[in-house]
Amino acid sequence: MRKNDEEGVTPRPTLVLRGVQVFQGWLDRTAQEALLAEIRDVVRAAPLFQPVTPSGRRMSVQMTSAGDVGWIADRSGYRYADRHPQGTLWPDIPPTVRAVWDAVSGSPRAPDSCLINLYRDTAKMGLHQDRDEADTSHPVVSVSLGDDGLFRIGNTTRGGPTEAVWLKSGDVVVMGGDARLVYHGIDKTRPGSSTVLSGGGRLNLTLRVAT
Ligand code: MD6
Ligand code: FE
Repeated sequence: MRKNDEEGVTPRPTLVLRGVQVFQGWLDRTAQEALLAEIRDVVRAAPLFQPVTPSGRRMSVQMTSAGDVGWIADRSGYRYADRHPQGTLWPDIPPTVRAVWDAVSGSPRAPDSCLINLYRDTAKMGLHQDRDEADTSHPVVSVSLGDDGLFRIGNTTRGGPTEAVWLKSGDVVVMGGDARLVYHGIDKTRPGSSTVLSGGGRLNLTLRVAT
């Protein structure tokens, strides 16, 4: 299912942009479909929702989580919560998703959270830092599925020059080390660029050690 699939060998990214590692084409179509089948089960148990940020704006991205904790936003802030907004526990992180972490993270810790983001139509995600985790020395690993997304990477402080790369279905990103706290976001997607998601759109999974 993966390239360079040797135990204990940390594979080489195809692109490093501002310290962010990109493994382009990491998952082939078959592996992408296997992952999607598992994500569909997660979404059935923990439905996607559209969070409202503390500033009162509804995010354009739909989200849910798997794992011990899930990332949520509401009027009182951003945080990891041990339950879905509807009150149920989050489903377990699917094994094939976990396998991606094991292959590329270089981390001995297991992820305890997998955030699932769905971008439909004009959904996007503004530049942000991932810093709600208790210990940001652990990397964040992301998997892109479906439509292409323009991933923008800036600096560890707001402002300054940025660079962007189109993430395609099957690409995996590792944000760790000096790049762990860089600002990043999704400018836009290319609706209709992939047939992997039956309903269209772009799915991004982010795996983290959150607690
Ligand atoms: C996305 N990704 O690709 C949004 N965060 O839809 C992220 O926000 C992200 O890809 C941390 C590490 C990798 C990521
Ligand atoms: Fe992020």
